[in-house]
Amino acid sequence: MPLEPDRLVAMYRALAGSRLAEEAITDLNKQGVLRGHHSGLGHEAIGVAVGSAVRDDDCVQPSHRSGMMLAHARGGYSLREAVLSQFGKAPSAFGLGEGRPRTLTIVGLVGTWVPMSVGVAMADRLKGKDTVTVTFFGDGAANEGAVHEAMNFAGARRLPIVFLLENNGYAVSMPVSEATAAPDFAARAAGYGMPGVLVDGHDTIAMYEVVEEAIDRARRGQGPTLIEARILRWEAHAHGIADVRDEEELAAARRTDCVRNLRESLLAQGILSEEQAAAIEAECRAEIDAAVEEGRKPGPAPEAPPPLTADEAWRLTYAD
Ligand SMILES: Cc1ncc(C[n+]2csc(CCOP(=O)(O)OP(=O)(O)O)c2C)c(N)n1
Ligand SMILES: [Mg+2]
Repeated sequence: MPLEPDRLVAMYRALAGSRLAEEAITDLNKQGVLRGHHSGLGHEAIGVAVGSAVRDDDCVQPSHRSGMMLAHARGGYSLREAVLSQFGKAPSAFGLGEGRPRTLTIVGLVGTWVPMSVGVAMADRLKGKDTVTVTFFGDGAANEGAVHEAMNFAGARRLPIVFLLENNGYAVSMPVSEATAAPDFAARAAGYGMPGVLVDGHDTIAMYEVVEEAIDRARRGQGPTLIEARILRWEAHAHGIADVRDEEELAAARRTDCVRNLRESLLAQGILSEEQAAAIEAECRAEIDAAVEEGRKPGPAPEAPPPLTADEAWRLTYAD
């Protein structure tokens, strides 16, 4: 079903805001104010598309790449919080607590969270829920044994899960061409008995459409889908790690721009005017600038909640 204009504008707001927040956080890392960030610059369309397609009671497990934009696009996670979380002054986008859309927290060992997501999808099925789980992982994780096992099991049981593979061409410094002789990850889906879809990860609307279809399919009880989103990351793997790509390859990556793509498309269709787009960007920028200023001040954020008790930490970790 074609997206309504107001949803497209909301998606642009989430996309542009995510880009501006990522830029601010990446810059603060480069300045040495913050330390340790896996920049999501260039990946924004994927998180925003999934965040716009899922329900609050669906479960999403982000990877280290797209968690912030995903949480923001789902709603209830502001750009202010996204920035303040980097200063330890707001909850992390990677494991949100009560009152937030359902999120399975990030896990340190790449790929190992994919079987956990399958477990959530299976638990939901056993409880008779109509919810869907979406699990994110990269091209590097895709070659981990746990990921193959997880996809095989989900296929066998026709579980309500979407496997969202962000193929950015590298696992830190390892290019896909050296990691596998079969670089078309979507084609692997046939081996797990599920559809595999290859999509341009810089195209927000195309992303949204394939994600929505995969979620509908899973919700109808027709089983999982593997989506391979091809993408180019703009920054090195993480702050403090040298990029193995030369200037030419980096410049080519930065010429692919999901925010510009959606902006130009909405302007051309008359869904957004230049003034509206500029106003949205200015509002996002003002929120981010204020959050950076607040983050840099010593001390906790004004409304910081008291630290969790051990009982609360237990309940928030293990309750469904
Ligand atoms: C099992 C395991 N091996 C190695 C690492 C170190 N590591 C962290 S992220 C990463 C690269 C992951 O690449 P990919 O899955 O393609 O995701 P991307 O970072 O490109 O989004 C590696 C090797 C880890 N965290 N866990
Ligand atoms: Mg990768």
